[in-house]
Amino acid sequence: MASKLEAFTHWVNEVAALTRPAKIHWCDGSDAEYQTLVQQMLADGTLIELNQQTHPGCYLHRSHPSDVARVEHLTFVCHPDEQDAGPNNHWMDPAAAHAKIDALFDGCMEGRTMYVIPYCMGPIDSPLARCGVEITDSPYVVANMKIMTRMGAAAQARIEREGKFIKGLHSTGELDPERRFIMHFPAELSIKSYGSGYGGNALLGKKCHALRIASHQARSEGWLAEHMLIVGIENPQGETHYVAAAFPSACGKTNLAMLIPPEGYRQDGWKVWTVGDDICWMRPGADGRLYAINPEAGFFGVAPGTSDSTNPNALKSIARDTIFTNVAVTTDNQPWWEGLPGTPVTDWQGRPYDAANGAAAHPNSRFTVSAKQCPTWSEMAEAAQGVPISAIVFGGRRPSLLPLVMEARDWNHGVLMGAAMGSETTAAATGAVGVLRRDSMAMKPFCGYHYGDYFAHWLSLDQPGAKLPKIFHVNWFRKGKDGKFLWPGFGDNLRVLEWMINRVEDRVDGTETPIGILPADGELKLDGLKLDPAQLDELLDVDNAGWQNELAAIGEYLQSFTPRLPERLHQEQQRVAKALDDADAQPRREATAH
Ligand code: OXD
Ligand code: MN
Repeated sequence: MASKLEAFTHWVNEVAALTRPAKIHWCDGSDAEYQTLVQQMLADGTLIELNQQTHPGCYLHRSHPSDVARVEHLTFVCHPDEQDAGPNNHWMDPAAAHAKIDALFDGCMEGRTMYVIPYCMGPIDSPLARCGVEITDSPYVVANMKIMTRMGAAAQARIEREGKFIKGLHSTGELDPERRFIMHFPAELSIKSYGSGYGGNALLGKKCHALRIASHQARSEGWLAEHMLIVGIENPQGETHYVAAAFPSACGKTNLAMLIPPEGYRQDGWKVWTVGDDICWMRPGADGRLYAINPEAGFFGVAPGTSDSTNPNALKSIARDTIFTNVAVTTDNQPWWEGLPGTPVTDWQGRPYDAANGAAAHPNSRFTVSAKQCPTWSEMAEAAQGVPISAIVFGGRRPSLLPLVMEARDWNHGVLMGAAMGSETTAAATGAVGVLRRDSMAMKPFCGYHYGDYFAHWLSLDQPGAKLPKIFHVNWFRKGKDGKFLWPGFGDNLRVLEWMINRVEDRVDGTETPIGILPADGELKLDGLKLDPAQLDELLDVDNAGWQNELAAIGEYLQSFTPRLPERLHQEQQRVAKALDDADAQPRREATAH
């Protein structure tokens, strides 16, 4: 029988035979290797040096203008049985998918270097972590993987010890949108990606491994792989509660993960600790609580909108040793995007800036930076056992109806809240922006199997002995009649997190409504905030008729997952719908009595 290492080298040789590179480079993950790659990319124009006085170690990459976001319509989950992919995924038969994409890989690395990247998702010694190997012909991908994962020798040693790893094959190919596919083979623990060099399409450890493949593995192994940030909230008594929160792409996960407490809170001694900004792997511990790790080691954050007023911690993190992708630059060669002071002279495509061409930075332009550069980075991000999660939060961009915050009355209700999540689309994926789409648990683009089975898996965590976190839903994006946001958001979101923690600690009672538990009068701490009482009323208003329509729409959406929709979830939707109908009947009865 082949040794564990032989199985690894056998696969690398097979890939080399197919792609026929001029050279093979086994990445060791060292800083020297990173510097050599940077020099090579500066020499061939893949990277452009930014102002080294203001931004030491920072570089700009301009992607192909047709390759600027994840391509959900070209992303496939190839289960042997189509039914297992569910209506939430594009499916292709595995044999047909291999044949299609292998034809593209055939000889695609001729004259190029093939890089072999062993990486570990999660702290290298964590039992929750998982390893993978990405083979790519893109040095830009290698440099990003060095920042985003624990990459190189230590990961290789773990792979040699365990013998199990996710196989990821990537080539930028010709960057032709007609020859672009992102294929996942969950049963084979493998990924093949061709024709894109961008973010989630190309850095295979991120969405492909840590969400699509991992969510499938997690189901069979009894854990969760989620599109969630992880943040620690430390109160003045020095107690820290960890919160995991799922929002769709570009809805402020990075901002919440790096939140700066409002002035009064800071004076009182509140602190916020960043564990992760995008992905969370959670597993029940021996004490029944859920323990979470951030499988990533860096942030691949959306640049536009990141500023001193929205996220000063992110801005501090990216002042050095950062790769910027598709941002604009200023006269003195500093990175620039909408929301920053100063003026752009060159846009994201390298053209002289002209407002007639649209935004100077691409709306999905990004920064790649090590998490350790974040001023609020938590040392617990390296804890092998992960951090215990006190609360799970779901949320999206909902200009109306959804209150600022509501708590699920129990786990079933919380799973319904997550399943029902909706949000206006953003620029993180190609397609129309600003359209309401259901995005259960913010996993629509990332759940590697049938959503019906996924909901059932979530429900199955509620077992005897489980001490599950409370579940909440938030909406920072509700607008008033004037079209303006009602809630200031950003640092002030801590006020909402504090209320959640008070609920977890049973310090406040909240008020029961048909849609969940909302803050009772006076429970949200608002000192130091200029918020009109009418604004607060609107933020916490429950519009019964609007909610009845919403529940009907949720019911219809859930039905799209039959026959795999868990009956328990259907019953939960019916329960809430009935509670709304009962509440509706109540005032009318009173009215007739008068
Ligand atoms: C991301 C995304 O890059 O969700 O995190 O698109
Ligand atoms: Mn994301």
